[in-house]
Amino acid sequence: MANDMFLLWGSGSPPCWRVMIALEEKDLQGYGHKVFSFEKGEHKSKEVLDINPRGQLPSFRHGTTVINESVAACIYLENHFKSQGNQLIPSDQSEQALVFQRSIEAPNAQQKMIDVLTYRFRVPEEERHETALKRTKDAGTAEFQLWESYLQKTGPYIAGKTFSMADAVFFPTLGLAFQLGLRREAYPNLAAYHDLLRERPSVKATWAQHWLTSSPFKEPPLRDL
Ligand SMILES: N[C@@H](CCC(=O)N[C@@H](CS)C(=O)NCC(=O)O)C(=O)O
Repeated sequence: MANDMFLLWGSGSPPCWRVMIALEEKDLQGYGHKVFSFEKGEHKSKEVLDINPRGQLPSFRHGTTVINESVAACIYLENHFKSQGNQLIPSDQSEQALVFQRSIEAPNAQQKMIDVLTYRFRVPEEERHETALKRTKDAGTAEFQLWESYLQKTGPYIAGKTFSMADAVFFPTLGLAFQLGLRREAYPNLAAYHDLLRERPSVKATWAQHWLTSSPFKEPPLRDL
């Protein structure tokens, strides 16, 4: 059905997962795809760079149209396949505004999480500074607390009563954050939301396979957020 589509992706990557969820929601199964290993640096291979000069994943192609930004790909899929599968952008004006707001702000959560991971894994031991680490962790905590408060106001989905594009964009970051040790007990609304979406067919079908088998970290990197 979607044999004129192709996705270049990496497992466990929230931006890639967004597009995969959107494809499922729009009933676009059967697309071509190729998985690249971040560990082996394959996202910087010529094959990826030829399509996406930033050497980032995902890269999505529909016919001759290429989209290298995950949120743009989600918008494109909804726009192009409006009447197919689930509607990801509501028609009601205020509901739509909230879906746009949450979809565009969701990458902030991803960035704050990456900031903590970068500090923990990429900054050499001798250059680490307690104050800087605390500042980075506090910013991450504040960000997840913000999303926790959104669910309090407008749940059970991230932009209201029904699943929307905002969930396709935000959920993958949360899925990864919990996988990396974000404390469920500190964010009860996010934990309940996570459990709700984990059962959704589009999410189940696209769950990172290595998460099912890999053993948890001894010291999960987001343990103190
Ligand atoms: N804004 C891009 C970000 C994509 C992105 O950062 N992908 C990561 C994987 S999660 C990546 O490829 N990182 C490798 C790099 O930046 O060199 C999107 O949303 O599609």
